[in-house]
Amino acid sequence: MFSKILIANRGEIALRILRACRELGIKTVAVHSTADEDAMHVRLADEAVCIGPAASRDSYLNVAAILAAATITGAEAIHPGYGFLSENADFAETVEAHGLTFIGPTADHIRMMGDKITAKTTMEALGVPLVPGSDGELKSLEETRAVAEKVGYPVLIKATAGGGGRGMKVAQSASELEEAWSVARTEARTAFGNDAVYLEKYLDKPRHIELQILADNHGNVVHFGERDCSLQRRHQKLLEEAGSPVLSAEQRDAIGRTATDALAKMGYRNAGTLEFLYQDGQFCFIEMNTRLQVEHPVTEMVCDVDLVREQIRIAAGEELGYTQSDISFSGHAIECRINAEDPDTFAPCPGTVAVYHPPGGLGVRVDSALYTGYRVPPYYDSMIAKVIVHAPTRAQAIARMHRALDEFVVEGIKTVIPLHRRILADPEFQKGEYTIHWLEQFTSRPH
Ligand code: MV4
Repeated sequence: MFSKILIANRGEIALRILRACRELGIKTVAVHSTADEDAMHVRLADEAVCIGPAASRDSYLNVAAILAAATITGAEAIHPGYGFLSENADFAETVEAHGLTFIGPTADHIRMMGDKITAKTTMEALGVPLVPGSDGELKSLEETRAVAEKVGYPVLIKATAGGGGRGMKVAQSASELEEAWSVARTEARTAFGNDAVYLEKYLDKPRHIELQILADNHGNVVHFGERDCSLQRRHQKLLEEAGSPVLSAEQRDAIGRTATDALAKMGYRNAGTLEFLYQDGQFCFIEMNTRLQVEHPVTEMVCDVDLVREQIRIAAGEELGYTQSDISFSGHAIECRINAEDPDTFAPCPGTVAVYHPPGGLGVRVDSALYTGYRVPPYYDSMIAKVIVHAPTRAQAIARMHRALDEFVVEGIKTVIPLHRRILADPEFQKGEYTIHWLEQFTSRPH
């Protein structure tokens, strides 16, 4: 096991990783920008190194400064958290080239999944179901037309270097195809320096359901069930649940078996998430995330597992020590992301937290790096806390989240807590009847 880990991140996820390290008896090194001198992760870590000015590209994305911090502190491994360098294959490779351990998958697997066409063709060959569409890259407009006719309109043209909603163009009918094809290619070239695009049938009312996987370096692969992440706005998730309100235990077992078999054949290691669109009872793989995700706590609550601890153990070469049949699912968990934003306009709202009083009690978890008097800097993501609840049933989890948010005091800055209250009170949400489009319609309704 490692004796010292550098945490290449900030905010709540830096604390989350730091806590797992403490429980494993591992010393921690925090890195921070000049804007984060008073941040909680700096205060709680055993050591802290300033790696540059406020702008992320000069600090949290500064590979040379992070490697220097690891070297001078004698850290043996680096946990990247999510965002920043977490899915940067070159970073993972550089970390390993310096004799350190990257806590995550191999650089090759990060690269493979970062290219969406390679990710899809790899998964298809391993028996994972896909959205009907092109067989890899579209080489010409003529080929694009032929595939669109075959799968039927509407269709989506997606950039292979895109993902997470970036670089997609819809064509409702044949008359829109040429425009969609050329705009998608031009945008892909400008945004990603790679104009390779592919085509999928456009699913009009899917849910976003993702599956959490862990794989060790000894060929053991398990899944921890699904998260329903359909409630998002502009590709920013707002509320996530485990399990999905629409999935049966049998459906979970089936897709879980398909996914773990595929990742075992790939030789994948550490944590990963397979993203699916789920519509009319069918799972269609779209992308894979090769990092720990923001919403991992809902899985931790229903499976009673510490996913960060597992990531660290796996990176240190330990075996999982359990199999799929040892993993069970208990109750229901919901996560509300609390952003420092105006709840109606979503304009970021950094500033000083005049009063901070987090909720507590049975089944309530708050992952946050906030404290009274903390100044939320304007340079980074606006997410300032995650409230996670766990209860025997979905209805009880909703009631518990309502209660927790009523207790939550964050004064001095605006947050999206009032929006979460409205969502939780909505009859359609309570019935679990929503698709990826539901939140956008909900937030544009008068209230
Ligand atoms: C789609 C789709 C409909 N049909 N693919 C957006 C993010 C990226 N991960 C994939 N995305 C979508 N792909 C097909 N064939 C609709 C979306 C989509 C979406 C997906 C998940 C969560 C939120 C979304 C919001 C808008 C569009």
